[in-house]
Amino acid sequence: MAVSILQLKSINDSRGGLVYLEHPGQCPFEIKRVYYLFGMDPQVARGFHAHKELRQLIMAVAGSFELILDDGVTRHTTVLDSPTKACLIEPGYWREMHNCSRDCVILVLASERYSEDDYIRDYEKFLIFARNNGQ
Ligand code: T46
Repeated sequence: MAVSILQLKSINDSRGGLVYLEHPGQCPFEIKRVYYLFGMDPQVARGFHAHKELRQLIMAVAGSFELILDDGVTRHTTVLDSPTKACLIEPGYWREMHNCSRDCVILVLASERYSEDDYIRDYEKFLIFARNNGQ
């Protein structure tokens, strides 16, 4: 499985760092939605779904978390622990977010507006989708 990790350029000076994301540029798709997750309990994992069409760029702008990506054959764990490190998630990957630090803020840039129809929240249905879509 090819997991795409992007190292984001940070503009640093005596006031701190600044990372910008734009398309075209660091983000390979047009951004139609932005959301962020915060106040997570390290013991409670999130995600447990795949998307049929959605492309996402996901990062921890504060704190850290473990991102598990599953293509229906293999599972890969990535630690996102820097505001300059992002993961590109293409459609058809089951994802889970575990071990979020107390200060973790997960930022997601998304290629589409919210649609519950785009979610596969059942793992067995995901496996069928992955088999049929060549993941
Ligand atoms: C993802 C991971 C990384 C909306 O109404 N609009 C939205 O744009 C989003 C993202 C969610 N919602 C609703 C749907 C649920 O009723 O917010 C509720 C919580 O969403 P969910 O249980 O899907 O949250 P996570 O953390 O499991 O997953 C989220 C995103 O939904 C998903 O796209 O890839 O973050």
